[in-house]
Amino acid sequence: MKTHRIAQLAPLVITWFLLTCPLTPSVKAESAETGSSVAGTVKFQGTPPKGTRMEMSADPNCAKAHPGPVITQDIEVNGAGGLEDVVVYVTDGLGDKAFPPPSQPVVLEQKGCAYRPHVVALQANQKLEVVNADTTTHNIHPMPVNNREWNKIQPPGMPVEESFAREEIAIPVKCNVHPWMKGYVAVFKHPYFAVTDKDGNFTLKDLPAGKYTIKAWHEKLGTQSQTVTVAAGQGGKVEFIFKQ
Ligand SMILES: [Cu+2]
Repeated sequence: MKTHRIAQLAPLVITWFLLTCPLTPSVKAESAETGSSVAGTVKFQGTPPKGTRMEMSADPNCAKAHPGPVITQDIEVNGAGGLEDVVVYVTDGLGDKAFPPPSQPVVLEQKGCAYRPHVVALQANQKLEVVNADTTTHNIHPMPVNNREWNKIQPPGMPVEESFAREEIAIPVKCNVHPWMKGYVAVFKHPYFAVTDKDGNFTLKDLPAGKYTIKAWHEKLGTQSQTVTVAAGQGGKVEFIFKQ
């Protein structure tokens, strides 16, 4: 009879232990030191070069995806000088900590015979899902220096899933069928990176408190660097200015 009562109490005892076990305080301490974000803007000063008209008539499927002429800009600047497609990332300050890749893939779409987005960033060993939304066949061909090179033909609708094992900023991507198609894939060993939006804005989320070197890379304007100190619970602000 007594043994039977102890067996009934066992789930309550286990619940009590889980609620009060010593793991709880250390989890709290770790979340207290994260949660600081570094936000900012990348700006361009100067006169951006004129865009180039893309001649897509070699593939009627591409040409018919655009009602008017297609002008591409290597330097995409908004009215306020905000610079798009800049990769902003932490280089020093994270120590030897390893960061497992997220399970969600990053999507790179081929649409209107162009890469969308033009610059994509992901973690090493995170899946890159390449989508062909066009009615023509593409051939996606990243040309890395630190990673394995691959080159895949992609008929309309066929999915391609790949990844890169090592950090590399940034890998040029081309299409072997359409010579005007150009893009970049930036690969990081940690999750503290962002690509600026059309207004030049970026956010590096949830950086632990510490001192970091933050870099900004642009395909034509090069790389800039600055040091930022992040205090626990306090967001930082960074501005980069590229001149030409
Ligand atoms: Cu193509």
